Amino acid sequence: MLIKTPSPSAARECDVTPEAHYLSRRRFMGAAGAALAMGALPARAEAERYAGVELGATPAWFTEKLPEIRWQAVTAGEEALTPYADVTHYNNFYEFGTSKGDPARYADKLVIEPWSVMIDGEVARPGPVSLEQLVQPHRLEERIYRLRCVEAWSMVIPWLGFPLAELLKRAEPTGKARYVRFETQLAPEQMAGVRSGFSLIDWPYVEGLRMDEAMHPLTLMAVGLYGRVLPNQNGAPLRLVVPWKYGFKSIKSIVRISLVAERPQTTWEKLAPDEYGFYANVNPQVDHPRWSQATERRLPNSLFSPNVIDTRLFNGYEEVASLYSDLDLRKYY
Ligand SMILES: Nc1nc2c(c(=O)[nH]1)N[C@H]1C(S)=C(S)[C@@H](COP(=O)(O)O)O[C@H]1N2
Ligand SMILES: [Mo]
Repeated sequence: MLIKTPSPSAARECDVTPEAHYLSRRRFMGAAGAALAMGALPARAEAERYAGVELGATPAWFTEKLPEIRWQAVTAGEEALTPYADVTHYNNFYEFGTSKGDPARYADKLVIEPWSVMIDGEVARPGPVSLEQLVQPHRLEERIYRLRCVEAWSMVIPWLGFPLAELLKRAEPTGKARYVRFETQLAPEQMAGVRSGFSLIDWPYVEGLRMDEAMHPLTLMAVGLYGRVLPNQNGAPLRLVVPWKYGFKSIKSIVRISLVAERPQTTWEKLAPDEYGFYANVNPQVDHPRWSQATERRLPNSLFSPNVIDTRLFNGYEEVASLYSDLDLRKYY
């Protein structure tokens, strides 16, 4: 299993970047000091990490959770974190436009307070739940995951969240529940990309998982990154993170979670079924019809330092392989 405590000797890169600094602080402080960490960074490192980013107020439901966070419950080994500025300024969130910079520019329009999530379908306990109610029973964990976009770029992001499995169990799925369907908020007056009319997407954005994928311990409901609440452009206040699948499965700003008997039709599958499948497992051997998936561009990169690395099967999360032992991964891409 990936869940382990890293050794202190892994902290060599500290002081090189504010991101490394962020990590080393959490590594040595433990949970007790973690609540203080936000204000305790040296002013320069703090300023660099959040350069150009407007930080909103931190809501009470989040600050209450800080003292008991399990820091680095999952790590990405020695791989460096992608800087905060890239994680929050190079995004896909088509509701706010199709350029990578559009979400950072326009997602502040998204109203995230109050937020409520409808849980329905094949469950014994359906109903709307406020964000506060939904997060309250869970201990937050920091999970440092690789994120591999189907467009062949990738990042390493320190998420904060809790296993989706815990949330689903609380809703008590019935025997008929075979898939989980997720839906993003649809608010055209707040979302320039939805209003534009150029988009071919049939809103709202929809994603889905098979029940065993949804219950896998790596599947995360994220509410934060880099020790803070999620910025709107990253899918505030609640988004899915499925690290062994292409990024488009990791649906943002979720307002509805439905347990269903039939496989849901998902947004990208509907748009171009020969290019984007339901499974979307990261696989260097199954190319996209228009480009290779054998390698990826790890951010940050530049023209002079392209930082191209080999893509790994299941994005390096081999422990999920048993979920697909009966599946032809070329056919079910
Ligand atoms: N609602 C919604 N969720 C979405 C998307 C989107 O356009 N709309 N883009 C997806 C894609 S293609 C990727 S790669 C990831 C990007 O997440 P990030 O911007 O937090 O890195 O979000 C995914 N979730
Ligand atoms: Mo993506």
